[in-house]
Amino acid sequence: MSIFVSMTKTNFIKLNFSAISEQEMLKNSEEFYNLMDRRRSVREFSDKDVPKEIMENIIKAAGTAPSGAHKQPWTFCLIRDPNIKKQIREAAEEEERENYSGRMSKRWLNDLNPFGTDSNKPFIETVPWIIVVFKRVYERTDGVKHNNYYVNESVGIATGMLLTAIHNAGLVSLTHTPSPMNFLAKIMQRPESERAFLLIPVGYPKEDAEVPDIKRKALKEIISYF
Ligand code: IYR
Repeated sequence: MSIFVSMTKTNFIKLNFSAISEQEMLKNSEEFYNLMDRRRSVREFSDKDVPKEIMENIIKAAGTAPSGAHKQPWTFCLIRDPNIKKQIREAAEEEERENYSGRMSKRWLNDLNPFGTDSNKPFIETVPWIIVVFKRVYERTDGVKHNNYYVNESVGIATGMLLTAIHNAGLVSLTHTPSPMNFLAKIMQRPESERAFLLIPVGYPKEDAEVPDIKRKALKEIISYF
């Protein structure tokens, strides 16, 4: 064995990978696209309960996301307590009232018109579960702050995987940003190193729930070949 064995390649294990045929790949990729194309942001929820184990599996899936230097700079707060939901709803609606009555531009309000949103957020209390995703800006080791790397990219990817896992489980969700979201860290009593990233109500849609009739961009509009 060479003495120039790489100093950095310590603790490596064999990749768990099994190749599949291109035919299978084509089928899998098409089926997965069809599954993902049925995902919609939902604002009309049922109060039907969802077992905690399902929510935990969903969060485990999100926790498999890649992250800068594998720092895993995320915390997923899983909220079921009606009192906390009530506090969150009240604080979120307070911010949203400000947003809708002056903080958002005319153009912004106009762009939101097709979605029928307003400052009322009853779903925060209707849903069985709220996930609040926090990004961990830094870690503190021996009293010293060490910034995490590519935090927004890492937490954004993990949140995308979270939404995918929710949809794959057969549930619906909404990506909600009642900005500014500082009130969430206060209510959830999160450490100083954490900032709220996204609030995600999760559950079943209410019976006959409706969603806006939106169209997705065609492949040729989102792809560019070189
Ligand atoms: N946070 C507000 C406003 C809002 C903004 C955008 I951009 C949206 O895509 C949807 C809503 C709200 O949740 O109502």
